[in-house]
Amino acid sequence: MKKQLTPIHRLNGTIKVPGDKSISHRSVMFGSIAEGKTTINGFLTGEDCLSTISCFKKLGVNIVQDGEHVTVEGSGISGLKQSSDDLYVGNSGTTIRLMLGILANTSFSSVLTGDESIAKRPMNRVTKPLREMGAEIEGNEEGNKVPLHIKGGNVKGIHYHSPIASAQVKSAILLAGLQGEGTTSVTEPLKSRDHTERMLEAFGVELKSDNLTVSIDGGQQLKGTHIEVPGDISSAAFFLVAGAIVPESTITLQKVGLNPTRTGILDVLHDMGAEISYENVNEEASEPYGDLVVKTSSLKGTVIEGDVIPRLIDEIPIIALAATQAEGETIIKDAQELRVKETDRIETVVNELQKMGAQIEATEDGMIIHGKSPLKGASVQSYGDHRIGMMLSIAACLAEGETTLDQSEAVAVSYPSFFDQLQRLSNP
Ligand code: SPQ
Repeated sequence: MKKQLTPIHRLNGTIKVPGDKSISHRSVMFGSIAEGKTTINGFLTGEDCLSTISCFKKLGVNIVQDGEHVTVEGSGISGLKQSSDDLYVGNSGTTIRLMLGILANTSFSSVLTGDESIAKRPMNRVTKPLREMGAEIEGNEEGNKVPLHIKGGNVKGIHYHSPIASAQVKSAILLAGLQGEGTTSVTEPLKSRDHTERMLEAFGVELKSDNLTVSIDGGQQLKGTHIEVPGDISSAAFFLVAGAIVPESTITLQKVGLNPTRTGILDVLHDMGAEISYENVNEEASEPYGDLVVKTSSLKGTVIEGDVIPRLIDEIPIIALAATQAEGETIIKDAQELRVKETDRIETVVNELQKMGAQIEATEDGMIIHGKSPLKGASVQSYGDHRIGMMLSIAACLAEGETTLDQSEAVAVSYPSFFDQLQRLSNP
């Protein structure tokens, strides 16, 4: 669907961004393999998380969703039943990779598949270690691409040194290890988001985390619990940048998740000179959260590299837009993982922002942006990638003239109310 976007001169008001996508997925998955009832508040009703609900329903779990409130009746991992249909994950990398870990030790076989974007994304990062643990997995390109056929084996613990910092890889292995014989540990080169570890603990599982290594003993049973999902900082990121670069703006974002493995965007925007303040912070919750207030700011270029990258990997498209409006040069390095997301996000960000007049070039593992450049309306594409669609919509606020965004419907993957909230902030 093509959407016409016109410039917006100021953004003011208060919004509550939708629930965190990573936490919403995990709440349904862990509720489905726990004994007893799990209740979830603040669940993200984006398409990716609805795919997770649909897959677990096909595996026989009773799940009732009423807007942002979800109830899951789990009967333990052995309560999952073979699905007569393929498990279709839509656009969601998190759903397919974590489910492979959950299905690694089941007594039945399953077929997992997804949309065009999922068909291009590499799965051997999880199928390789899961096979080493004993799962039988077959698929295109020797198990690297969907459709994947998985048959649970007799999973055994493994000590895995992951070549990449990835929460999906870490989580898939820990979820398989939970059902296996002995201890499983995963060591990463840099720390990735730790929602799996925090939430497994809330479900009564014991884990050991020691800097870059997490270990879990097999044979532990999850017990149903209540999960409060905070707002998604990856969704808030679009309005943090919009508030900083659109003139005469002040935006308050309520109850945004502030897990330190996800707050790299706040560190980088702070370094660039953005005025962001915190209110009502709750550090005691298993997932900390607080309100964020952003005001129009003068930004300057920066260098983004090394261990901050996993803490802001999904925010790089919108950070690139902020950099087009910052004085001087911004260099983003060590971000080659962007090439295997919903799209090759180095290529899509650079191509589409260039069409709008940005001075931006791609490198093998990131991009270089020269600011500050005026943007002009253009005909642009999300390529079906929700984060590219939202970044371009914020760019259109600043551009001179009208912008046409093709495949704008992609934003519903993680942020169904995005255009309504943008509209509300522009007409306070
Ligand atoms: O679920 P999916 O499609 O992989 O979504 C993305 C996104 O932009 O929403 C990545 F494209 O987020 C991933 C994130 O990049 C969600 C995630 C998680 O919930 O565990 C972890 C990150 O991926 P990875 O590959 O680093 O583990």
